[in-house]
Amino acid sequence: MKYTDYVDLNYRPAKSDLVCEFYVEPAKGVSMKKATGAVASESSIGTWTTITKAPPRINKLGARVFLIKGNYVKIAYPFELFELGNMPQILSSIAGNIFGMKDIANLRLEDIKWPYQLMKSFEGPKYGIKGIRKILKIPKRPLIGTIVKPKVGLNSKEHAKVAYESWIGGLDLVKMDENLTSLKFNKFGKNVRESLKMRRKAEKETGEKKIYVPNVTAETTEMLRRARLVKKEGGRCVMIDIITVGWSALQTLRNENLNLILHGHRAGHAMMTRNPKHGISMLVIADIARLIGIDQLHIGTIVGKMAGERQEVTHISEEIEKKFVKERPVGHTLAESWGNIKPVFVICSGGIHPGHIPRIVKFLGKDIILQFGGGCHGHPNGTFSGAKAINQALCATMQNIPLKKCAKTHPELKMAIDKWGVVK
Ligand code: CAP
Ligand code: MG
Repeated sequence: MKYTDYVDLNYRPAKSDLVCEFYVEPAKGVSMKKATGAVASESSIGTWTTITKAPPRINKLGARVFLIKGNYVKIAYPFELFELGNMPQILSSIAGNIFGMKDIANLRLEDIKWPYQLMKSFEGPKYGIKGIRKILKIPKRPLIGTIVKPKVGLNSKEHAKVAYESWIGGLDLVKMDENLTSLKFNKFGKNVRESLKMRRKAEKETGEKKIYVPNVTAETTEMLRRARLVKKEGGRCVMIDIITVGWSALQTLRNENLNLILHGHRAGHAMMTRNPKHGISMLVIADIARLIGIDQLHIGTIVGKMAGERQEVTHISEEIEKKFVKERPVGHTLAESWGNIKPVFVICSGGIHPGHIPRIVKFLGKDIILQFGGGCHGHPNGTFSGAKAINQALCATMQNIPLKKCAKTHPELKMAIDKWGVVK
């Protein structure tokens, strides 16, 4: 088949097809038809030339470009092209060689509609929003958490002390930063034991359930060993950096079924998601992580230190928090099937402080985790006061009280606002 044979604008995708939406910019002198056909060909059964004696039945497995609207294109893939439960294989096909083809100037995978048969071959989140709320006994409000800072450098006892002050200051969740795994001055095992000891102490003193999130990102066997250790020591959650470990490792961790909440950090995602014309959307990455089984996932914020399109963040939050979870419109290809895949908590993090809370909650709703590193430990009076200020800002937001008014009677919040302001 020639490239242009993969374009069939009369084709209507079958329910079992996997459908990708791409942004496509052909290379100079290449027609849109040829460029999109090249994408469909290389990502399914084809190559740069025709294969002389290929059995004709194989043509049926070819992907079909069935919609071209400006630079946006939809391609349908027969379900048989994919191996059940094998995310790397699926992505080697639909998100593989095509990004480097000469006929293409730019290509971005914007969205994937997953057929039910393929979706059900993945575990999905073990806990999701409901499960995590149940563990913490927090039915409605956003969760609040912190990343221990400095990122690295503290020893395990110092680290655990920062965690303890954060919990008793009112935070629900404390996590290790992505750069910290098991370093000379802060070994993983000792870190977990010390921090969990402090978690138990904080739980006793506050009467609340708390979560510690050790970072198990490592080579796969070591990652599993560390996750098992967390379980054995009484932990409830682990963090994994989904891009740097790769989808395969994430699948391995999920399939191990350790009954741990999986917290997904996404360091490096912007290598692929930041260019609006080339790469992959954060929405697709979030869907993949969710299918595999992440319970909570970083999505960034539009207000913090990281670059992020307002549209991208809302899009993700709309998709995950509204459509996929509750009110997915009838008739949508994945309407029924996402029902089996539990909704995930989105984590708003990266350069945020108490003064951001009302705006983020207004924008993204309550099924979010608000996570503050510098915005907690950078408080003029340190971690304990920083955690209190975050708690006070959230309480005020939940009661629709302006932060500046609340600050009049809450000195920790006042100091935070004096340092960072309130973001409208
Ligand atoms: C936040 C954070 C996260 C970022 C990553 C950090 O710290 O722990 O890694 O949130 O970005 O080290 O930067 P701060 P994203 O609160 O001190 O900024 O969540 O967008 O993936
Ligand atoms: Mg970090």
